[in-house]
Amino acid sequence: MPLIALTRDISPALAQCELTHLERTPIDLEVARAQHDAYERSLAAAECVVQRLETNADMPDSVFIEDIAVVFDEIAVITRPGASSRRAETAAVGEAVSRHRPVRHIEAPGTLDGGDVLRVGRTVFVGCSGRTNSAGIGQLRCALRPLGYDVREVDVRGCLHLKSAITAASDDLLLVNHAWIPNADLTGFEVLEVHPEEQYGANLLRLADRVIHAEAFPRTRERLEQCGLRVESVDLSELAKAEGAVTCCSILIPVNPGS
Ligand code: CIR
Repeated sequence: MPLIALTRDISPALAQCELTHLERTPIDLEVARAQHDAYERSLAAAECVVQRLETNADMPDSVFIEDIAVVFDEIAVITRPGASSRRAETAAVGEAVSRHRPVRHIEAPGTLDGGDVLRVGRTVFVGCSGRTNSAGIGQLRCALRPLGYDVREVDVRGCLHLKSAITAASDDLLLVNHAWIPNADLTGFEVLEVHPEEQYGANLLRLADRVIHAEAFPRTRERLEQCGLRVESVDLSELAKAEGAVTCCSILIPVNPGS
């Protein structure tokens, strides 16, 4: 099935990005852009059709497009990001996504970041985090329940988003850093733990025949390969200084799902 990967330019104002768990350190924009280009090439090599949206200096975090919309087979949900500095990002992303799915919107007082939503088959894990609140989770649940999704709320501690702590390598296998989601109900899934010295290593981007994972976590990569997965490593070290990881930089949109 063709897969569109929506990405977004790195803002010239990236240095003013939101930071929650990291100290601000200088980011080399040229290196960040080169790494982002390479990330897009990895997507294209996996048969994704990459479509990059423009940005401007009013949206420092625009490259982290995942937070702005969550795409399901039936609908897309345009978020209301927990950081008010990011709310201007929704207009262009909403417009692009609406070409492929009917859209719903998270409304105030709800907040939801796409980085807090992990869909695995018909299960949707939603993180209650510093960015996503109960009202936002309630609105998502109302949109998804009639479609038959099992929405499971997960308490997120010590990291920015749910997907910093857990992602899915397949419909059965979750890559997890339990320390950040100690009470998560993962019933029905196999669980692979990140290497203990790679606490940020749980974020991978799942594609049809491979997963994309950050080069910074080689020992977790070994564990993934031992499970028989094909792993493509990318270097996103500059965007990691802005608290970004591999899932954050794209929104995957299957074209003609179910056909
Ligand atoms: C932020 O704090 O919003 C950005 N600096 C990083 C967002 C990363 N997004 C993600 O993990 N989904």
